[in-house]
Amino acid sequence: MSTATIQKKTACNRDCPDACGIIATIDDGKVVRLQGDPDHPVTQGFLCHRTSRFLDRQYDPSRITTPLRRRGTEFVPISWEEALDEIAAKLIAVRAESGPAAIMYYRCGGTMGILKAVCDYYFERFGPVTGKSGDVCTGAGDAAQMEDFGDEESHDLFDLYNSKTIVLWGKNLHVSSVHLLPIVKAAQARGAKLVSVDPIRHRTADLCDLFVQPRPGGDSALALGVARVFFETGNADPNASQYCDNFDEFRALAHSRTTAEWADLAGVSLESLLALAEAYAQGPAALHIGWGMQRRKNGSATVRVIDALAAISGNIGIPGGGVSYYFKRRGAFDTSFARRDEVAPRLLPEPLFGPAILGANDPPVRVLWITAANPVAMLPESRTVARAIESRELTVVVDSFLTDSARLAHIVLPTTTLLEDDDLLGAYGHHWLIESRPVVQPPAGVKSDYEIIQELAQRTGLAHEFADDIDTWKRRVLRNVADKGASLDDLRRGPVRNPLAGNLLYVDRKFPTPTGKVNLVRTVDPQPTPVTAERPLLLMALSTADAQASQWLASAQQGPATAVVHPEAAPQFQDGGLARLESEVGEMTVVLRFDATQRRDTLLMDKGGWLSAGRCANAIVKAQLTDAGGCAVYYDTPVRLLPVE
Ligand SMILES: Nc1nc2c(c(=O)[nH]1)N[C@H]1C(S)=C(S)[C@@H](COP(=O)(O)OP(=O)(O)OC[C@H]3O[C@@H](n4cnc5c(=O)[nH]c(N)nc54)[C@H](O)[C@@H]3O)O[C@H]1N2
Ligand SMILES: Nc1nc2c(c(=O)[nH]1)N[C@H]1C(S)=C(S)[C@@H](COP(=O)(O)OP(=O)(O)OC[C@H]3O[C@@H](n4cnc5c(=O)[nH]c(N)nc54)[C@H](O)[C@@H]3O)O[C@H]1N2
Ligand code: SF4
Ligand SMILES: [Mo]
Repeated sequence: MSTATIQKKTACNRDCPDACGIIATIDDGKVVRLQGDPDHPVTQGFLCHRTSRFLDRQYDPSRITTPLRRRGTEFVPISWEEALDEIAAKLIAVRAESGPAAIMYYRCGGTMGILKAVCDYYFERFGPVTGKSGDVCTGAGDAAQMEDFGDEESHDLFDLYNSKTIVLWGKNLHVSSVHLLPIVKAAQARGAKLVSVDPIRHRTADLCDLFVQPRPGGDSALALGVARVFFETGNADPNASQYCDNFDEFRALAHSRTTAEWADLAGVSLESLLALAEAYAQGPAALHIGWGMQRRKNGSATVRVIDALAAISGNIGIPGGGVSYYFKRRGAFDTSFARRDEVAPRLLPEPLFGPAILGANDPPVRVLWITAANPVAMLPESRTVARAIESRELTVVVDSFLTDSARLAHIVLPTTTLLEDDDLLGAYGHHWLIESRPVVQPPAGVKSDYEIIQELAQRTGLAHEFADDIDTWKRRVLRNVADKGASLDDLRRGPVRNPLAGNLLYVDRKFPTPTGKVNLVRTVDPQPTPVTAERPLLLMALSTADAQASQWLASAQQGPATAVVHPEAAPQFQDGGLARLESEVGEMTVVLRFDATQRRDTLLMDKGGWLSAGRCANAIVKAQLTDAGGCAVYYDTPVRLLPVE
């Protein structure tokens, strides 16, 4: 290392369960290397593919470093003064003329930093303004776990070492939870059996002792079949009725079809269902429910059936058991300064972003502020989202790049990246908390989200409320844990396990539900999404190891997107050939890749393709809400392949 070479620690703030510790090597003011922190118990010294290569993005020449204003069809650079003066004047005028509900604030998963809540809070204090309801990421499963257990938390990750069986129900470790890989491998080495249930065959299946490949959305049927086997073979917990409400109703539900009928409905062989039941009966058995499966019409009910299976099998409240969906990443932080949805004058459903904004009256949405989000690429019916964004009187996008959404804005404000971030993070895949610190200064002309808010506050009469520096806000949100070993000073020394999180949940089999018992699901529509003879494939645009959502380099967005199908699902096409992919909503051109390990009713694509590059699967995904929790139905759109004209 030269004398100018230093190393600094920070945290990865991306929308990912892992919230890794990062070691950045900086040479003459430039970051030259990113590594995982070996001292972080979950990061274990390595980063994922996408963040290992983040420097390509950090130093991408297309990064924006000055505010931009649309003039006709062009963007022209403007000063921060001009940009913020114009925005502030418009915000004040619209609030006076139409009320604050005519302003909408939208933030998604650009960063998981907890202090982004302070930026949300600015719009609460200025308004409160229109916000979003639901959650396109986890909403349906969140609602399910709250309904069933009265809370949503997970066993400590390392409790998996106590499991005899680990079921990854719809969870793609190699892509979306890479730091779970060493842990499940170590558990396997200690004798645990690993099971994957997924309609798509991913690399994760190769790691598993058992792989079950149901029809997409066939999971309720599969879980009910397994529950029936448990009841019939006496593997259900004989005491379950003491801590579960609706026990008889759930048993009747499981018995409403034969095991063979459940297998058939789930799209698996009877042997496959029985093998899953046998594996899960080898307890203690931990269930890790992935986030993908609940992004379906019956997504919330599906998670509820799996929760019920975990409960009646006696796996709740025991070491090595549990049903993990989410770790309460905000659990340690006190953000009670904001009242959020409670005071919002109006909430528009996130999955219906495009149609809801276009249809909003009383008042119409006149100003739209988008931050840490690329809704055109990431929300269903992208073209409707695009129309909604470009047709406002003023749309502001805060980002580091001219994304599909930023391109349609009136003003774009350049902001910091994860290497310039100053925030606190809790993970949603484990219990560690970590601080992010800037390892380099942002380029001149770039401001952090908080600086932008502070400058806006100065122009809108709220300066005194947003005068505190970041460390003061950090201390404020840490006040519940500061005396328990998680003060800012503690975090500055390294990651700290959330002192409020236990190792196990519900050991006393008491639940924070109204009755104190598990609320077993009573009725469910177990029917998987029907494909039709006309449109025989379900479009599943899923996370890929190569990118975080739509955060690709432009060089990776050239040519048509790839669609993976079983060769028999596309008999009139060639592997490597072009096809038109069509849904009820629209069509796009794709390059086909054949994979005989996939089902014949799925079509797999990457999520996050750009609309401007013709690669956006969400352009043909229908905007719909899940059965509960306001999640988006991303993977239930029937599609067909047509020849290219
Ligand atoms: N590399 C990379 N990592 C990411 C992201 C990314 O874009 N790229 N995105 C991040 C985000 S936003 C989130 S929310 C998290 C989670 O990101 P997700 O991509 O939601 O992660 P998974 O929980 O693995 O859920 C996807 C899995 O669910 C499966 N699945 C889909 N439908 C069904 C079904 O009907 N039944 C069953 N059993 N399985 C089904 C898919 O085949 C896939 O294996 O990860 C994050 N991690
Ligand atoms: N078809 C399909 N669509 C999906 C999914 C799917 O599985 N399939 N997954 C869904 C899920 S789980 C999620 S969570 C959403 C994700 O949807 P989004 O969160 O909208 O996804 P990103 O493309 O990551 O967009 C985030 C933007 O924030 C910017 N950004 C990064 N850091 C900062 C920062 O500090 N400040 C600001 N202001 N901006 C920043 C990035 O440059 C990026 O452009 O997508 C959903 N969409
Ligand atoms: S994206 Fe996730 S796995 Fe990758 S470095 Fe960040 S926190 Fe770790
Ligand atoms: Mo997500």
